[in-house]
Amino acid sequence: MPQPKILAIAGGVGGAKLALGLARSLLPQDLTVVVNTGDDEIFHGLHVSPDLDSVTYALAGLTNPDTGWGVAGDSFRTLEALRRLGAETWFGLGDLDLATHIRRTALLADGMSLSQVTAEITRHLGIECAVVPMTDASVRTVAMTDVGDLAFQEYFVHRGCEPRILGVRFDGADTAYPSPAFADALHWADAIVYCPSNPMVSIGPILAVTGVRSAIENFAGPRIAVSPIVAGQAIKGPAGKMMEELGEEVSCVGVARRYKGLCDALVIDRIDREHSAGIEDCGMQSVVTATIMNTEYEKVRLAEEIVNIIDRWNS
Ligand code: FO1
Repeated sequence: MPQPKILAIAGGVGGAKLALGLARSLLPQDLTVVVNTGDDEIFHGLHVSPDLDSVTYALAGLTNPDTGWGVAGDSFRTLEALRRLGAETWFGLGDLDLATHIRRTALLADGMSLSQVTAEITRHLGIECAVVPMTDASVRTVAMTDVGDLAFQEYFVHRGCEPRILGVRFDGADTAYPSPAFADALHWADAIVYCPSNPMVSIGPILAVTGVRSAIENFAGPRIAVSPIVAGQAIKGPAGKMMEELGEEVSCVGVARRYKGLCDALVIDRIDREHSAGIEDCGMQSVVTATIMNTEYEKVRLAEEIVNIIDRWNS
C-alpha cells in the first residue's frame, strides 16, 4: 500500500516530538510540517522563530534534550557579554542557536521569504522533509491578560505565564496567507495530523491565517489530532493554565471541543480512556493509546500508529 501524504501542523516542543516520529516513519516527500510563527520575536535585532527552530533542531538531531528547545550542549557567553553591555537577556539565546538567528535575519534582509530562508536552513542541517512556516507574513500572538496585552514571549518566558489570561489574539492573521508549501499541502495531502501542541497559542495562530480554517473544515481526508492534555494536565507549557483561565475544561474533552468541525479523530492517552464518550459527543472518534513521547522509540511508535489509522481510514 502506498504511504499516505501527511500535512502535520505543529507548535514547538510537543509538536517537534511527533514531527520527528513522522519524519522517521514516512518518505521525506510525503511529509510537510507546517509550523506556528506567531511566537516569533526580534531579539537584539535578530529574527527568532522559536517553534520553527524547535522542529528544525529536533529533525536535525540537535535539540537540547533537557528543554526541548535550543541546541544540545550550547553555551551562553554571547548573552553574558550582551548583559554586560546593558542589553535585556531574559530570552535564553545560546551561542550556537544565535548562528541560526543571524543567518535567518541576514537572508531575510537579502529579500528572501521566511519559507525560502527556512528551506535553506533545514537543507544545510540535512533535513529532507519540508519544514515550513504557516505564513510568510508577520503574525504575532498577543496574550491579553489582567496586566495588559503582552507579546507571546513576554508572557511565556519573561513573565513565566503568571498573568491571568483573558484572551488571545493573532495580530496580522487576517491579512496573512498560508505559505506556498502550506497552501500546496492543503491540496495534495491525504491526511492532516495536529501534533500535540497547545491548541490556543500554537495551533490557534495557524488556524487563524486567512483561509486555513475553512480549507481544513472542507478537507476531504482524515484529520487526526493528538491531545496535548493528558490526565487533566498539559504535558508541557501553559495549555492547562490557559484553558482553566478561559473557563474551558482542562482535559482531552476540552481539546476536542476546540477542534470541533476540524478533526475526525482525537488520539488520547490510555489514562484518559474514560473520556472517549465525551470526545465522541464532539463529533470525532477517540483513539486510545500511549501518547507520552520521551524516547525516539515512543515518537516513532505513535507516528506509525497514526499512519496506520490513516491507512485504515482510506481503505
Ligand atoms: N523558553 C523558555 O522558557 N525560556 C527561554 O529562555 C527560551 C529561549 C528560547 C530560545 C530559542 C528558542 O528557539 C526557544 C526558546 N524558548 C525558551 C522556548 C520558546 O519560548 C517556546 O518553545 C515557544 O515559543 C512556545 O512554543
